[in-house]
Amino acid sequence: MARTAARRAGDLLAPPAPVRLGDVVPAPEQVLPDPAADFTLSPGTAIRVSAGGRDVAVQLAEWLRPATGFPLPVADSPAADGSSAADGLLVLTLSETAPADPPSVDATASVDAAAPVEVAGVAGAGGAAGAAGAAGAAGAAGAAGAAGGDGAAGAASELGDEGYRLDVTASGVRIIAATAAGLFHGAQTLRQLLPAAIDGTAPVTERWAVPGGSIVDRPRFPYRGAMLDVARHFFPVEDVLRVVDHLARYKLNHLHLHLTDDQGWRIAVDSWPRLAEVGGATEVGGGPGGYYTQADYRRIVAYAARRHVTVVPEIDLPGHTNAALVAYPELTPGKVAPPPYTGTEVGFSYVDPADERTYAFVADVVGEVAALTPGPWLHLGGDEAFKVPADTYRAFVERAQTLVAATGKTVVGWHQLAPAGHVDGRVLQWWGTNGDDPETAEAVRRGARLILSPGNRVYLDMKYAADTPIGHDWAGLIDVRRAYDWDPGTHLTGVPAEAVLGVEAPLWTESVTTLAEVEFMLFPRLPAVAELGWSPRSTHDWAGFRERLAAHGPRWAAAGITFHPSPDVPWP
Ligand code: TNX
Repeated sequence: MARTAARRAGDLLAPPAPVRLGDVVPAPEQVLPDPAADFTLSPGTAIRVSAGGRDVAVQLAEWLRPATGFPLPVADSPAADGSSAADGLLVLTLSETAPADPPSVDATASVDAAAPVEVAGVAGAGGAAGAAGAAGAAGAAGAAGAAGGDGAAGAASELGDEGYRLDVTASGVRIIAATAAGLFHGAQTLRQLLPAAIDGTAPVTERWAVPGGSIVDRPRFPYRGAMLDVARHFFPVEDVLRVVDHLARYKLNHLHLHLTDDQGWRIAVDSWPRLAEVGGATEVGGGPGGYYTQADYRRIVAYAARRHVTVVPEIDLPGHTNAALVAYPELTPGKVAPPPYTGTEVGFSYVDPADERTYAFVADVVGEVAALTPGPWLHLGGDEAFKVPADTYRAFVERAQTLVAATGKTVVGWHQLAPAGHVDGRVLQWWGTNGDDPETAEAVRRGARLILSPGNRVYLDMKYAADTPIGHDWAGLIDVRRAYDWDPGTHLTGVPAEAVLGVEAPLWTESVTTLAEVEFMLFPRLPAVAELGWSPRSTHDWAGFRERLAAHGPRWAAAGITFHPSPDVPWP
């Protein structure tokens, strides 16, 4: 006790932590800074973790060791009671009864209250609204406490499947959550609270200060994702793993892999081996292409799962299938193999909807892909089958949906699936560019849920500006402000917020050929989309976001991540 007091007094003389508690992307739901309670990592800092959270603790140590050079040993904690952190510890506690209730409101907690914003409070039984906090020019997401203190009941369910609570005191850091996913998101927040140099790969001398106070946080939407098109250009496993790391940093929890298209088939299917062997041997521009063996795919899935990212495999049907048709001419309407395709047109190919063999092909492929995929989703594509008449298309989709459902997976598809009949749980991914789409709204009335990927907001293959060296502009130019300034909850006319499962940013790769180019298109827009998916609407604030985002430039630089130095953002 005395030692803690002495440490506190000492820390009061030290400069404040360089990162402020609210300077997190995506913005946390509630932030309550306590500038007197900064904690500083030292060579003696250790990590304690309760049962079930060990793998998160191991990953946290892996993130923090390279730049600090500290050993950061991970040990099991005997108690999972959520008691406060002991001296010099980072404590991760997995607790069924994780208390979500925020610390009591402290009038001194607001920092730089230049532009107060309302921040949602913990929605407790009494529906306590958050007290307004600070979102100053330097971008604190806002501090908020439960007004009246009677609202937040503190039940585990309040932190939900992915929420966490993080407390920083002068003596240590505690993260508490009801699930490993929640702990993982909390650990990512802690990582962002350390100085930017933490993202470096070699030890540096730095004061590893963490700002004092408490965060209570949980996502707005359950589905937050990005798509990587590995069909137009093939990306090796290592590149995909690095993209998973990028998603996980920003609390995105789904990676949609666009595995098949006209230019290449990228997943080995044992029952139809030529799909990958022949169909995988091309890509846009005539390069060698490639494909994932089933072992490769399992490796991606497992790597993602460890980071609480679910892989959503897409087999695009009935169009976008030239590579499959080259491999198996029997699937074409004319039963003659087309030439391999390495251009960038869309809409010319389709599998023969009149041949029963096609449905055997679909059943075999979705059966094998489903068996390799632990996540609940299987994406059927369905876009741009321009050559298939509407009735035929609808009938094909209905059969294909049934075949997917028979694998036990939930059907996901581009919003072109809308006119087809509903199957249980079906999810449509909307990629239009105007928010008025009666056909999709009608499918929602019939039970579909929506993932929002508006082309003119979150298509990461769109150029930032006219002079961006790669990318398209058919859906407009999208710099980070445009990617950020919209609301997934109200975007589509006639679609209630409850039907929105979440948001996803697709990266099509007709013009994207290397990992560096992938990163250039992802950063800084991906964090903007992540914030739309995670943060309560009440935190939405471009002025604050651009400041918080700016502080990530040095982090990306330290981590060797290529990014577009958007003029929208005041990079340091
Ligand atoms: C449309 S969006 C497509 C893709 C292209 C993309 C290029 C969608 C479902 N289909 O096939 O790659 O535009 O921006």
